[in-house]
Amino acid sequence: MKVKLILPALTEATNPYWRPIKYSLFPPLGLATLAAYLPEGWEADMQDEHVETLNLDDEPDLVIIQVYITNAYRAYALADHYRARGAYVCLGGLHVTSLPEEAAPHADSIFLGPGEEIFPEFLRDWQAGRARPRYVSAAGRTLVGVPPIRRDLIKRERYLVPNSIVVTRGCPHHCDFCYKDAFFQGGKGFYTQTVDDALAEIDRLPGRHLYFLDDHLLGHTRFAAGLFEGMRGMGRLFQGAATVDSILRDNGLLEKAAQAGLRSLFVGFETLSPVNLKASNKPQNLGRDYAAAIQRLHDLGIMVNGSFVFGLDDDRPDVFRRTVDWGVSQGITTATFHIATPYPGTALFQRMEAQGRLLHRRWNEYDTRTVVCQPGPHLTARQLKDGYDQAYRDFYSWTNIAKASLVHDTLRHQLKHFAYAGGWKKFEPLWNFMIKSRHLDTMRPLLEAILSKVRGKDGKPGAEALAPPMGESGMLMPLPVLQSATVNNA
Ligand code: B12
Ligand code: SF4
Repeated sequence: MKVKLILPALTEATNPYWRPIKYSLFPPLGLATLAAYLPEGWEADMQDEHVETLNLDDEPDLVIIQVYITNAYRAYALADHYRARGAYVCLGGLHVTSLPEEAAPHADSIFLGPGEEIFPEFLRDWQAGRARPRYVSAAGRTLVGVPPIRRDLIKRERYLVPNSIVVTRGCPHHCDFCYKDAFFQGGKGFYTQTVDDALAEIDRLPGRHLYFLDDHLLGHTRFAAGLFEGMRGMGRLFQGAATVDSILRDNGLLEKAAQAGLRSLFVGFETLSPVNLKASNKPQNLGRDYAAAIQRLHDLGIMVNGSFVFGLDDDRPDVFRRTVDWGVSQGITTATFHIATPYPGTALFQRMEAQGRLLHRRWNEYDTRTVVCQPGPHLTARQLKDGYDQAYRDFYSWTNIAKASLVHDTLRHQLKHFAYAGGWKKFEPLWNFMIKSRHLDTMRPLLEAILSKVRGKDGKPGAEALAPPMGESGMLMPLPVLQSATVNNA
């Protein structure tokens, strides 16, 4: 039996002249997870259009396509193509879960929610000739006993971060703009692997660098503590995402994470306005001392990637400048800005729709860089788009990168910040060249070097520091800020 697994890409990612580095960061983990359920002896071919040209001349028996909001139209076109060739086509993922009626005409079977239970069920049905048109994940979700991800299907050399990993699913919170509640509807919304399984998966990964794509790596205290204790001494360097409140919690978890190798954290600050936080159902950020959270991370030598949303109802024309100035004054290493984007299925989407504020439903433009709904009463759509673009220009101006670097109190930390932040926004042509010339994997040791420990809690360079001096790594070849790819949520 021939099975083809496809992660379609949005147009920007396939541009032959210019391919932003963010599309060459992570392999399709979701598809590799599903492939693990295929019966032995079945031939599996996994293609990721973000990093390769799809071969569409083949004749697979079964086609599995993952649909995100911005790749939905491309996914439907591919599905139509393979159905016309006689293949059985399955569509699943976040966008299918939000809008099953839209996806259904393009598929033989659609899948709503996580695939760990419903995909093996489908495989059994399909082999027995009784596959249903719709499978919905509900009660009984678990990651206990899931088979190891088919990493052998991943073309590692095409990614800067082939060692991406997820050890939990979902998140304990319910922010109204987040995909999470819609996707996990009908069953558990936050669950974890066993610590042993997670450590075994880490053990299978070559090299040193890991990127946890979990929505909230510190979300389950007992699990995270076990994970970090187990990772201690493994010599790993890793990045991940967590919420402000979990950073401020004085339970020793962050210290354990730092000892295990946590070097940079994506933090969803979202907005400096309490009114916006309340309206977005983000109480976990309300009344929290953002500055204290950042200081705590810096004290542990963990770089901060702050995530911010513009265009919420309490935002006014000065929100862009104020947010940038604040981030720079706090020494945030990198910032990811988003234009508020209502994903179908979220509470935000329902609100915008009910208020008649959706400007259109062209899903490929729901990329968080385009204004797709009417902003609040104090901003026009033009102000929002211009302010968002300006915020990126300002935050990543050399002057502001230098200013933010100087917030740190050691020269090593200052240099590292400068190289890291500069590397992402100022060296895109170099990244484009490395992708085209297939040299991305040669950059990985540099990435590991730049993520070396800045200093221990006592202010001295950490005992585990293993990177070459700054001049041999980051300063000569600054590395991108991975989190700026707008991937995590927390
Ligand atoms: C890694 C990542 C990326 C990576 C690459 C994706 C990749 N290679 O997999 C990059 C950096 C390219 C990226 C870019 C973007 N991303 Co992104 N990304 C993620 C992230 C952090 C993790 C995805 C992941 O690996 N999850 C873990 C795996 C195990 O889960 P999974 O992929 O969902 O797969 C499971 C199920 O979905 C299901 N499933 C999936 N497909 C199928 C198919 C079948 C047939 C079946 C049975 C089941 C099934 O089964 C799998 C196992 O349970 C998610 C957040 C999240 N927590 O999911 C955001 C997320 C998916 N991204 C999102 C967005 C919006 C974007 C961007 C548009 C943002 C931007 N401004 O840049 C771009 C454009 C991407 C595009 N191509 O269209 C949104 C999607 C919203 C939506 N409703 O679709 C998310 C949810 C984050 C968010 N902000 O809310 N992203
Ligand atoms: S935005 Fe972050 S904290 Fe909120 S529900 Fe989503 S993943 Fe959780």
